[in-house]
Amino acid sequence: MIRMISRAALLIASVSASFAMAASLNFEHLQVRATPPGASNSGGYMVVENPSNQSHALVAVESDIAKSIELHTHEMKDGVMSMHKVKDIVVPAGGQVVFQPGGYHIMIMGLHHTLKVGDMVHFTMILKNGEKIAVHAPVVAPEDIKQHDNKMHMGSSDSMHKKHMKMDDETEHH
Ligand SMILES: [Cu+2]
Repeated sequence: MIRMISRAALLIASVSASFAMAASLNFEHLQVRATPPGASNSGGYMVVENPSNQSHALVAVESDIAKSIELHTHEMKDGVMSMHKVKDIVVPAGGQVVFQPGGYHIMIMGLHHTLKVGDMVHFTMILKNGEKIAVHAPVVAPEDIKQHDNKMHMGSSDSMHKKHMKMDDETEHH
């Protein structure tokens, strides 16, 4: 599903790229989660698209809204969901990577002030090739954070495998 969407996006992007020097990665659907007063952490979500014909990596995100910002992912380990830092996010040529709750996110730690719905957060996206891309993201209520698909990133082969296991179990019981 994601692959089909990205092919369509690539077609559109390649047309516009021929007119102007485009950034190597496009940052779409940016959202930052609003925080209750006194909260120190928040999360940023987006869809990163790569309209170019080579892979590009996002290596850091900068902003003056917080002490530190990291690229994070969620991982199920021993039945427990935990999050950890990733050193880069590689977006394949013509592909996209979705940042959404339960998966990749921009981890915002040590907020300098509360993030209110309607605020605008400015980020600088740092690419591995040294490119810096300025973007801004609206602050939205937690319930308005978009879930782009209900499967975990890279989870499709896993869930297919599980379906197989289930089928095997059922045949055994017969
Ligand atoms: Cu995190």
